[in-house]
Amino acid sequence: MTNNQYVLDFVEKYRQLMQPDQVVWIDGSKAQIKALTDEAASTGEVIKLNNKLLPGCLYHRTAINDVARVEGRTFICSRQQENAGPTNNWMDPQEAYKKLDAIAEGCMKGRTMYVIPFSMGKVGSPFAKYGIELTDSIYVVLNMNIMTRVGEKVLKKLGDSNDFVRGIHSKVKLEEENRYICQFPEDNTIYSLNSGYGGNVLLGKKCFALRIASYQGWKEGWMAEHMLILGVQKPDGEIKYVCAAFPSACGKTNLAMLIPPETYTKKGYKVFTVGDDIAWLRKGKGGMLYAVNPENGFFGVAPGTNVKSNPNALASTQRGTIFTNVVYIPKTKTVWWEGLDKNPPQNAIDWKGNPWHGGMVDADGKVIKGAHPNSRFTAPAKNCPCISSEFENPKGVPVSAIIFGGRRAKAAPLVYESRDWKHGVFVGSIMASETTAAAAGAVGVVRHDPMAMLPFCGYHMGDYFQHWLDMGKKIKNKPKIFNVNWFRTDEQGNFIWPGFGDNMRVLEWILDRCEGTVDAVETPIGYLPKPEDINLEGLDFSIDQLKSILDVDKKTWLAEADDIEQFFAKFGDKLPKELSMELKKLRKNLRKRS
Ligand code: SAT
Ligand code: MN
Repeated sequence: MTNNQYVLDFVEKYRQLMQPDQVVWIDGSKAQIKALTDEAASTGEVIKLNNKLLPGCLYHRTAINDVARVEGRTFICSRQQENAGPTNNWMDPQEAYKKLDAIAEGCMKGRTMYVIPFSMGKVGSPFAKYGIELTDSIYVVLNMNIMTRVGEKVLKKLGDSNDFVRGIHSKVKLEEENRYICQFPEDNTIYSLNSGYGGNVLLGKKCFALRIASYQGWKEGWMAEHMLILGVQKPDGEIKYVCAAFPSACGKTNLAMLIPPETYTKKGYKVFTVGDDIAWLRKGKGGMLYAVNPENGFFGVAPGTNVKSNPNALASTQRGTIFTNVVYIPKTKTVWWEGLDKNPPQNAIDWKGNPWHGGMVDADGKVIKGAHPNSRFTAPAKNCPCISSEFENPKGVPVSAIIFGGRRAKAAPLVYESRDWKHGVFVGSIMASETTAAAAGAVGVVRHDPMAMLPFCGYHMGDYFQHWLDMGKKIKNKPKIFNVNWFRTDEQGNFIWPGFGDNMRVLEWILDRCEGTVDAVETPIGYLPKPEDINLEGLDFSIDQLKSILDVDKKTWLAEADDIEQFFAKFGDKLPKELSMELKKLRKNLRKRS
């Protein structure tokens, strides 16, 4: 399929190491994908779902010890330890290659090695970057075929160039103790061994489009961010684009596909999705920042997705979609997950492969969930009813606002605006959020997650902050930077703000601020809305409730400042002075006004 010697040498090197019985190049043709689907169905790796109800859809279960990203086993293998920084695990590259090659030796005996040429971004776009993933998993091939642009066209565009990311994946024996997700930013190389879970093995996604790409962006003057991209069309037809960074499983897909409340749709507001997880950002026309979504599909969290919470996501999963670790219903050959509807199936199979029915409890009377909390759908972007007409625009979309948001029961108000870019970078750097099921480990623990990039930044986070500050100097018409928190709770632990479509009310304020058509109140942490400026029309939500989530409690924030100081201390000399100045200013503001 190619004469590119770099590609051929790469494939040959790993063929010799991993010793597959055969090598199959993925050309991206429908016929080849069909044949591979048939093969995976014949071995039980996937189950073909009801072709009438869910045409072209597949079901798959991972091993039960392999259901989320493994941050503790993810490494940045930069030559200097310092360049991985205090927030990443580091392994010396020479040592890492030795260790990983030993695990990989002969690991594909009796298996096929698939060679997947793929593009992050539309092939030929000035944003696009290419990669080759080697894998012994048909499931990975089928997912990559949805999540990225794959096949011959990529190799054609790559030509003789050596500028591609080398991805080596093998399930090996799915051993937890030998599971490694290693990024070598200086070598454009990724190894992923002993896993079969999406975030660990779809190497175009977090490993390349964030960890490797963030490093490339730092070196080349652009940015790779854990952000959704959406467009809001106003009644006059103008569309403004917004990027928003939230940690994994905090509602990026829901926000990206939001359906505005009736009071907005009646006036002609519409929301369009450009991306739900990753944004690559570059300086573009008119001195603005432009964004593309490098992906071609959505790898969304299934539980909680339903016709009310996210009808667009649900519609996206009705054809050509792969469901992973949800409930399988043999009788109808369909799938189910918690929160889909109120009719859990009776004779079904749970994510572990065991017989399961709705309302099932364990010996202690605890409800047994049918779908894993991090179960996923892999859906083609083109299925999405609200996909933006700019989705394929190779030049991207101009960004008016950047939003940071975490999952915080207290502290962060519903929304606030930073005073300027520098302060905005500070606001992103102090993001904290409760952990979710997207990564292995405890759930609900508040941790610092700057710009939602804690598990995804491929270099020293101090340098990353500096890169943000430097990008601000290059962009004349900078987006304004905001912070939101949909997750404030009352004394009983219930969410106060309704969220989902009603987040449009906050988006409207944000866009009005960008246009300078609405006022704000200056507070120690930044600009907050006047409560009467958030449109509550048609919503059963009182102004007092709103005030309660727009509250900035000084004591809480002073404690937060102490916590930030401790977090910042990790970065030593690499913490940009601008950020320590902002922390000082925050403290001064909080004390001055108390
Ligand atoms: O599993 S993924 O990393 O792809 C999804 C996520 O955690 O954001
Ligand atoms: Mn994500």
